[in-house]
Amino acid sequence: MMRSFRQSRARSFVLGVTFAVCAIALPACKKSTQSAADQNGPGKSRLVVGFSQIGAESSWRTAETNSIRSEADSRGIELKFSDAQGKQENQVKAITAFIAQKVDAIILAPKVETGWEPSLKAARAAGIPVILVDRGVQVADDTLYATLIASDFVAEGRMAAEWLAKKLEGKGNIVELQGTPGSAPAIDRKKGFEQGIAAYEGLKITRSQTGEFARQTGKEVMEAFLKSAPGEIDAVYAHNDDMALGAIQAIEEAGLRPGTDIIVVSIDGVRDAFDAMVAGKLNCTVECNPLLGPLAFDAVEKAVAGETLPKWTVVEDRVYDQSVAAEVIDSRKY
Ligand code: GZL
Repeated sequence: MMRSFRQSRARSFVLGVTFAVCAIALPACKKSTQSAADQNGPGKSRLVVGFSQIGAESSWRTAETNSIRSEADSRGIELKFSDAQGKQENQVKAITAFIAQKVDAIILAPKVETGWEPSLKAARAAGIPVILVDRGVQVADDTLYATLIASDFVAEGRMAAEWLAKKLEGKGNIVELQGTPGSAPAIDRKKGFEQGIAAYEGLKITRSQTGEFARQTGKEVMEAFLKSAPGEIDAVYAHNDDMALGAIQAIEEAGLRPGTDIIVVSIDGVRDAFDAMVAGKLNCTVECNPLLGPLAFDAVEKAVAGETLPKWTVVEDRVYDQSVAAEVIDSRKY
């Protein structure tokens, strides 16, 4: 029976950067051979960590990459960085290479939920802990990874739905720009949003299509929605800010006012989204914090030491709308 990370027994909430630990004890990761750090000569305890990043499809992704790179620097950890250019097969190749290089730990942002068992089993056989960041995986045995550090995407979808339901007073036609097919955020943000609007029979998702989390694709899909249903769209729900910003461009080019004629709600909370809210073009964004570097390396250091880790460390998110955008924009960190 496939068991996904969503069903994992233990999870903890992170408020700030403290770990609330409640989980299964992990067997200390005994290295079958010397780690890359040991090979740097006796006494050299500089950790060597491989990071397999999906790509650079959105400004959120770039902020996550920067957070992990800068945290490695600040901790004196050698980071072997691999950008998969959006291809899972490149992530699989990167994990194989990290294992061959005998890194001390692997950080993986998995593009999609499935297809990871062989890579994770190979890492475990080599005694190398894998820390999942930002997206989860579906595996039968969740001891194949040390922990998942990510937001609760179902909750994000629900928060977006609840905000929009109030704004539309419980009725309206919604078009949906989905994230990458098969990815945890796309699956769960859709699920949470549908749960959130289920209580309002006047709210309907009339069209739904992937924009791949990318601004240009989001614009193109929104252009098609506008052409196919002129005057029938009350709101757009985008799984991330970049696609929402593309949709805003399409709405404007169609001669309509985004944020007024068509309500726009999205997720991520990137700086451009706050600029769009101050300009009155985006109505609401649900924050999904990408600054995971500190949590990721706390987990690496604990996993390498064989310490207990929660199976899922949930990063808390908040809802921001136009009513607070101008007041908080200067304090935003990404
Ligand atoms: C969420 C992350 C998603 C962001 C998008 O944790 O995986 O991928 O919401 C990004 O902006 O492309």
